[in-house]
Amino acid sequence: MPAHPLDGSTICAVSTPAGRGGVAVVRVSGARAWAVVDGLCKGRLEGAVPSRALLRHLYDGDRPLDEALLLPFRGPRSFTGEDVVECHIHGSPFIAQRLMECLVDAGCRPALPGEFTQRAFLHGKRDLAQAEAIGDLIEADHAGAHRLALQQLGGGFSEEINAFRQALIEYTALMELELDFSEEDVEFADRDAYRRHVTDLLDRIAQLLDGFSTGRAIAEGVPVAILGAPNRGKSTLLNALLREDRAIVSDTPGTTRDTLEEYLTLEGIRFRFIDTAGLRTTTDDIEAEGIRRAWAKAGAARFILYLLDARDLVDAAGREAAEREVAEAVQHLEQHTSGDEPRGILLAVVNKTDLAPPPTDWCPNGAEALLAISAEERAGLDVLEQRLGRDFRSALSEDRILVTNLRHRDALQRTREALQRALDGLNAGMSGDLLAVDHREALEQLGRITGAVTPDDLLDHIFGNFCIGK
Ligand SMILES: Nc1nc2c(ncn2[C@@H]2O[C@H](COP(=O)(O)OP(=O)(O)OP(=O)(O)O)[C@@H](O)[C@H]2O)c(=O)[nH]1
Ligand SMILES: [Mg+2]
Repeated sequence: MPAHPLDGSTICAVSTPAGRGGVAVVRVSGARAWAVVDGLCKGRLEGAVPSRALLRHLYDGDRPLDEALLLPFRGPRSFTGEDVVECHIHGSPFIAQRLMECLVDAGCRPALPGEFTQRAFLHGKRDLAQAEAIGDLIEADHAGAHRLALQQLGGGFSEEINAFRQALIEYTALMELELDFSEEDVEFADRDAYRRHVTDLLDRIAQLLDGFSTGRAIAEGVPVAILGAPNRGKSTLLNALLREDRAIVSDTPGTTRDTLEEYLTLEGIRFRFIDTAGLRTTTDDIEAEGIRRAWAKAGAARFILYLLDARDLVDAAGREAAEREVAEAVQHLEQHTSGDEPRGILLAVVNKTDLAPPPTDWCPNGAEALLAISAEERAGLDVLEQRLGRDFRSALSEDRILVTNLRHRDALQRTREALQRALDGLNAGMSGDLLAVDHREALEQLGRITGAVTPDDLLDHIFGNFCIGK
């Protein structure tokens, strides 16, 4: 059982990564933070001005340990909302370790993962969605994820959720009041305004949920499956995109047997390109398994680059065959798409245009666009890359709120269900106190996003995934 974050203890942790560096930071937070650090610098923290740095010697007993820059804060004007002292020491693992031991000897407790941020949440410095954004920000290793985390940290999402809640609370109160006057048969809550309000809310929630797959794709890497019959140049295309001989290329059909995935960041958007086994009918068990995996990956992909060979498309018969092939692929994809996610966008990619000209004014049904490339000569890749990045770059630049967190999506879905029940109930002439039951559920779910309603196990789960010292 983890110690309760507000158990009154003063906590400490090395907040910088393990290893050597110019500077390491040891953070101390809690009621005794100043007193403990004051003891380690022989009383020389006394009289310090909050939020102003001072240079002091730290002692391990009587022996000097390090010369440190101390940054003391007084709660509530600190990250955690408590008294905090940040000790900026020289970045030696020995000094950091020894300082931690001295702090613990003086009565501090080593912090649990995420405990500083958890305290910030519990002291009302951040709401839960913002606290989670801090975790995402630390994890962000490409521009897209960084942008999303910053947006959430900024609090726009939380404000919107709070506004949803506020309006619902008002209606709930009015409807519950009606119960007290049930004999008089009055309606305090205007039903037309209420219907409009819930409908608007449902629309907005639908928008937020729609943005989820985009947000998630940006945060995790947009999956792009490269698909098509053997020998079309799928592996050559992967290599060309990566500018590296990653996958084996040969003119033997059926070269790629298993799926192969590589990340590539293009202008700030991270993609996960998936090379797959060539699609064909086969009696070979291993190849058949490779093809099954290809469909599974394609079913979960955001984009499917369906490769065609320019030489097959020079006459009408060839183009008709390609039409049939793409139609079949679309059918397959629909079968392999999971749950409520839409199937990925299929782009027909005509390869080997160095050997034959690409068809003009033709695009197979089911494909969103036709792109002409020569993977071998790296021609046409810029257009392909731009098309892949287009939707994501605009989603990021619009300052649109994108939900990326599964927990938030889950809460929004449950809110939607509860509000839909309330709306159905309203249309069926249900009384206000019964509608209020569904409101309570919606309020609870929305409250879980920002932390207005928080079961303890949820908090432990969220903050347990943080790194120590944060
Ligand atoms: N001329 C030309 N040849 C290409 C091009 N792209 C690929 N090739 C050749 O086509 C052959 C097949 O390429 P791969 O990349 O192995 O094809 P694949 O689609 O991965 O094939 P499987 O793994 O068997 O499904 C190789 O000999 C490549 O050099 C291209 O744009 N132009
Ligand atoms: Mg291949």
